[in-house]
Amino acid sequence: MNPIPVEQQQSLIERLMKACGGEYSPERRRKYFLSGPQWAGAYEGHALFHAPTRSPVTFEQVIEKWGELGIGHWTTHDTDVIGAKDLGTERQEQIVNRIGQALKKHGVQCSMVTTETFHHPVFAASPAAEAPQVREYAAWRLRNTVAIGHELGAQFAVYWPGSLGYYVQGAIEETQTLKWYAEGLNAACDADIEIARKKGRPTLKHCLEAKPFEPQAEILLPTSDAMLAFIFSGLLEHPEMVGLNPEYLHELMWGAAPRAALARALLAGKLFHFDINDGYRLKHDVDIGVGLVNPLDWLNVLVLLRSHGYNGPFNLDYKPPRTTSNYGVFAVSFPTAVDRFITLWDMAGEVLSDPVIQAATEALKAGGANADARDVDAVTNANKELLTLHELIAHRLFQILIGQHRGRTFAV
Ligand code: GLT
Ligand code: MN
Ligand code: MN
Repeated sequence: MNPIPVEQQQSLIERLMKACGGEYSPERRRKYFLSGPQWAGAYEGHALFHAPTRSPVTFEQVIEKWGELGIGHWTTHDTDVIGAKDLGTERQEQIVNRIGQALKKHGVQCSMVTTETFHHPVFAASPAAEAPQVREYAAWRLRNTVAIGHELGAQFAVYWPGSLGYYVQGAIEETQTLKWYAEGLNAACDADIEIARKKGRPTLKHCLEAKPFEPQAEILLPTSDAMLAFIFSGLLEHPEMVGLNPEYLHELMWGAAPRAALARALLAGKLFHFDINDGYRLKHDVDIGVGLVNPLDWLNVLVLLRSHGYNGPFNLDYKPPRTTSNYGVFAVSFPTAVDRFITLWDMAGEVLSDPVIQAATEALKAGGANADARDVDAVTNANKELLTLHELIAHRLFQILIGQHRGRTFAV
């Protein structure tokens, strides 16, 4: 192939995207509770060792693109669009108004707001630092985020307490820090109750998000399970208002089975919100597009969520790779991530109604016949052949993933 001049590269991408086929319409995409974060659409490809590869993108541009693509909801940190110094000022009001107008214009709704308590130097020692002023400031930031959320019509608030931890051992006292952190959440819930009453709106669902390995060396609440224990610890004044926003990759990172982590959240009635993406075990937070690394696992995750009637948001907390251009973010990254999600969601429906899987599952539940439950050998033998069905189910899931159940064949 001849070298491709830069002015022809976008049309090449467009042509190859068309050749991929399988694109859903924006109307179809809007049927799912999908949300796109401002920080994801505007991510410039920077990191500790990486200079940005993309140029800045405004909130108006992100919201416009979400509208065009059919991503029906927009999510944001308090500081994604409003500078930290402008928070709580008239300028905040003006910006929130402008956001409201952009959302309206492009038919997008704000579903979630989240407080940035990790980036600014004030949070170097976490939002639950020893100094009372820091904690007072953090509590105010949380309350202010709740107010912004109500203003924009959000239903969810997310908190990622990534800076709650330490680099050097013994520097902080863990139980005290967690108690202080709970005070911040209590302040957010109290403010929420008051604002919701004044506005005649329901209170927000407050969701904790765990990430195991960064940005602190040691994290006090590194997993969704740790957060469940924290929610039920008795430190929260309104534990019923607080649940989880698990992120698929954050659970995978520490070596968990994300599906099992989600199952535990479901059992506790705390699966409020879900960040969808992909990546690798025991690596840093690479935030790859959903289904690009673990499609079979993702299929299984969605089978679990579909079968339990999960109807909360799927938040595309995904960082387009640095190799993707500004154009590519909206032409390739987000539409393909959404479309893989929809395809996997549909496939999960096929799994649930698949006659082979149904028959196998029912047979396993029926168990072997006529065994004396106190006779260990008899019980083992009665079920012996049936248990082969576990592997058969796994094979069938693979077939569904690659379309063999619909007659797709491969030449031998
Ligand atoms: C940060 C983190 C994400 C969280 C965001 C919510 S902050 O970008 O890596 O996983 O969802 O505050
Ligand atoms: Mn996330
Ligand atoms: Mn992540």
